[in-house]
Amino acid sequence: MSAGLYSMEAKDFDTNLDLTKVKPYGDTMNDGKTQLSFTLPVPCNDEGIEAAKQLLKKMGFENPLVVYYKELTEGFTFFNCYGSTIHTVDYTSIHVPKVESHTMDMPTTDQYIKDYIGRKIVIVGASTGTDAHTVGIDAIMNMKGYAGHYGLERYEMIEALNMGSQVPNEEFIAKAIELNADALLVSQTVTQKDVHIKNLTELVEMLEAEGLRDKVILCCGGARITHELAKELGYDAGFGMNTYADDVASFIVEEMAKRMGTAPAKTE
Ligand code: B12
Repeated sequence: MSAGLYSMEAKDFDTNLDLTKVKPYGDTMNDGKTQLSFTLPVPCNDEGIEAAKQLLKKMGFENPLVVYYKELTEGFTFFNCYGSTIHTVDYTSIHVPKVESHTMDMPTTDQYIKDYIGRKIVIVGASTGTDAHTVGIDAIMNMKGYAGHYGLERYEMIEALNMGSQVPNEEFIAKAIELNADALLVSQTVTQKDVHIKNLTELVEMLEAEGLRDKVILCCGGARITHELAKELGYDAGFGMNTYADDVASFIVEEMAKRMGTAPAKTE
């Protein structure tokens, strides 16, 4: 190969990876290259572009570039930008609280229920409050399942009821009482103005008022839900992106058996 453009060698690049000082990677290690987009309430003109660049600098991005911009409506402009962040994080010091359970597949979970619970269990789920997103709770509960994982309706030892979306907390609790539910699954997708926090908190308060909170296993889930947040709000577990029915079913049955005192001794 000829010299010039192709004469770069590995030594010309920063190839050092230091997990105590991690930053984004674009072309070469540690270049900090980041893409971000946002809308500013300013006209679509040169001053608007300069405002976007100044904002990027204040956010800790060097060499800010606006690579695309478009007027959304008069006085509002959308920007797509690149910059190199000056910030790093210490990956080695990160601790993320996670749901503690061993994910089992559907037949193993059914067998676990037979062995350690001894009866079918009842699970009621819904996307509650004003939230109209059903795809998440359907992925967990529907017979056909999601991404190759059957939903709870398919389990031999689970009676699953999916109430759909926009279910008021009152109706959700009434159904839980009617069916004598063992576990309640709440899906929350919209987080604008923290509506999910208000809704999830209200459910816990209502369950406590009914004297039901300790009688059910309470789980929530959604793209912006973390286990840590769920625990803070008084839930037993929280599940985020890429959760499957197997994950939540395993957690529920292990937790039930633990509470019943029938769980097998841990092998690890
Ligand atoms: C499809 C969709 C819609 C559809 C919903 C159709 C339906 N029947 O569900 C329609 C068009 C109706 C819609 C409406 C709205 N939407 Co919408 N929508 C989406 C979209 C494109 C996909 C969501 C989805 O289906 N994901 C796929 C599922 C499988 O993923 P998931 O929900 O994360 O679920 C998984 C996990 O989170 C977890 N999980 C979820 N729930 C639960 C529950 C439990 C118990 C457990 C264990 C696990 C679990 O398991 C699932 C499988 O792994 C997203 C953007 C995106 N790409 O994500 C926006 C998005 C969610 N919508 C958004 C918004 C703002 C709205 C509207 C407010 C828009 C408007 N102004 O009208 C309305 C809301 C109406 C309302 N009252 O709720 C925003 C939310 C922003 C925010 N942070 O609040 C998003 C992120 C788009 C965006 N970037 O702005 N939407």
